[in-house]
Amino acid sequence: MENKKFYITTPIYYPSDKLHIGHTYCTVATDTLARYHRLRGEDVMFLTGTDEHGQKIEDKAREAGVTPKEFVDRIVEGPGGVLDLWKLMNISNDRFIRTTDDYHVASVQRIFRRMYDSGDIYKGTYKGKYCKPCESFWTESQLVDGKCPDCGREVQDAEEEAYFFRLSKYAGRIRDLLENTDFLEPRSRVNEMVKNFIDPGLEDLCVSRTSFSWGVPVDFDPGHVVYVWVDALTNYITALGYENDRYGDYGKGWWPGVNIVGKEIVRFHSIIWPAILMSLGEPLPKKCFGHGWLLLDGGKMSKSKGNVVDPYILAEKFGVDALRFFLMRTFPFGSDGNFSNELLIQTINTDLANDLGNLVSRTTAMTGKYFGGSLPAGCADWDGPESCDTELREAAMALRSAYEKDMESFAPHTALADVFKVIQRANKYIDENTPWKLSKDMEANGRRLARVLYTLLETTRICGVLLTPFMPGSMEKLFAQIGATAGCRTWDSAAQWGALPETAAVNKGENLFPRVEMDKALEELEAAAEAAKQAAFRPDIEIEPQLAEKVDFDTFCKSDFRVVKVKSCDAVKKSAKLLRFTLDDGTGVDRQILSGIHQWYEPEDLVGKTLVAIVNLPPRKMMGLESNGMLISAVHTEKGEEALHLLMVDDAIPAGAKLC
Ligand code: ME8
Repeated sequence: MENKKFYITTPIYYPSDKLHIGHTYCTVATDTLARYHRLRGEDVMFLTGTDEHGQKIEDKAREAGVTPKEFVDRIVEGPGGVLDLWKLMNISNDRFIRTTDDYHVASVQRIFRRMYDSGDIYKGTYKGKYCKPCESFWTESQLVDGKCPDCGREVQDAEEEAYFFRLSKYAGRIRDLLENTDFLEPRSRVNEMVKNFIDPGLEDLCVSRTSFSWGVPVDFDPGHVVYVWVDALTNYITALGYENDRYGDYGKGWWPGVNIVGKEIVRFHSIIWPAILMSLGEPLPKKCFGHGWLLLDGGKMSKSKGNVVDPYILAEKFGVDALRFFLMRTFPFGSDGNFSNELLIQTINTDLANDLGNLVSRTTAMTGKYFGGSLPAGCADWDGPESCDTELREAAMALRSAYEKDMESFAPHTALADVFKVIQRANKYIDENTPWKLSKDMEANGRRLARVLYTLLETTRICGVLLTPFMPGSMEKLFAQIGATAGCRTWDSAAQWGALPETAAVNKGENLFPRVEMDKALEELEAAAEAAKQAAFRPDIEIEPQLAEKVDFDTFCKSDFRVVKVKSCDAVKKSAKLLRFTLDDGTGVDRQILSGIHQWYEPEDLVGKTLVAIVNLPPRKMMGLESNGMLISAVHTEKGEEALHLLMVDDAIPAGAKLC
């Protein structure tokens, strides 16, 4: 029988700045769910990616002096970028889509055309308000105090010829989807959507722009680019192969999938996205889950507020799994939560160091000390059961089904709470049985001691299996310590008492979750955040400081700067650097200048250019050739490398014109 297929996605991130802990939260949560479904033995496709078009990116690239593609490449693929962060966080995505990928661009064009051909997209005039940072159009009635209802920032008047999507046509079906199915969760978000968007009347949506060009071009109407949200939302199906031949996975049982999104983009995912799919006649997503935000001091994190929390710093300091765990354990998935370093450290100390860490280290240490690392065969049923054995065993056996219910209802925080109840019960069981006292008389109590330790190892194993989606790396280590081989790390084995062989090789390894000293760690975090801030301020471009020493005007006037035209240019033989220029300097006699700029320019690209040279330097010989003057360049350092630009002036200036 074919395995069940499960397709799950994160939002695709805007690579306009480095990602922060809020983005990490969303991706870790989705990764945890994906890993949970894999643990169950399902075939999982987990998609994440980046949403790279739009005016915001175009503006940022311009500010940075690079092309939009260069700009996004740096943030997606560069050091410390999106791909690096997901690798660090042990994100197990099967596919990564960039909306600038050729296949996606072509698919979006086909989708747009199909909707146009079917009459669902038509041409009209857009009049309204536009929020640039959110890339969202709003009607007057949707504004809050005249400002963008999402981010509270100023909006701009906008009027232009544009294409519209007949969203209004789908209002009834969308209302039905929201109100009468469990498509959107948590259910509180349904009321929000209906009250704010459906009840006031769903208007047609402007789906093209002409005021900027960094987007997917509408192929049948040059000058228009596809609205970035149409481009972005369709990634969930183009990444499977919808309207492209890069992948052949569309129609193979993956779609419809589950879209996990942050609360502020639920509107796009629960109204516009299903309407696009309705228009295309494709199945609607199985689920849209809108998670809450991580807040800082009660407010949203944002680069502009300068209060973003850097996941790199936290992962480096506390370990990736501790950070993953904290995010999933502390904040109910559908609600907002207040992030703080104190809370993070407290959670690590209480749950990981005290509860789980202690259980594992005490159990493995005692198995080593009293039984040389391997319990006797048959010990699972010796001397008992006492009521505490039965209680712990039943709690461990009941865990998987409670956990499953929690995970299926998108409540990973509750699943963890359930696991930790069992871990706490197991620690209590140690105190109830005082193995160190039993060990004093092994002849009388050795059998009981073995049974107690087996009960603990088995409970630890079951909890370990269920914690794997949350902390995959650490659970590998835990399994190695308790001697759990592949067969007893499975989903099935999490509901089977006795899967761990009694004689399994147990060895106390490194401490899985060391305690964190609060004050010291807080201080170090602050220092690291400050250092990161300073580094972020270090300009990419460095220029030489200006000279303090003054020159008098007469000295300055002695330098003769002239406009020159390049008649020919070639590389000097046996020199890696030198170019030889033959220049028209307006005198009627060719001037030869040598310049060490081959690293930056190819000679053929310079022929015909109008440059500036100082012409009254004494002649100088280089590689046996005479140079009469020097071409003027602008120099600076870019990311530690020297950059040079020849000073090129308007071609209308005649050769020989004097600069003064
Ligand atoms: O919205 N807490 O991209 P994005 C929790 N490109 N989640 C947070 C958060 C926080 N403090 N800050 C951001 C976009 N997020 C679009 C998506 S999908 C077709 C296009 C979440 O990079 C946010 O809620 O601005 C969103 O779900 C995700 O990060 C990406 O945000």
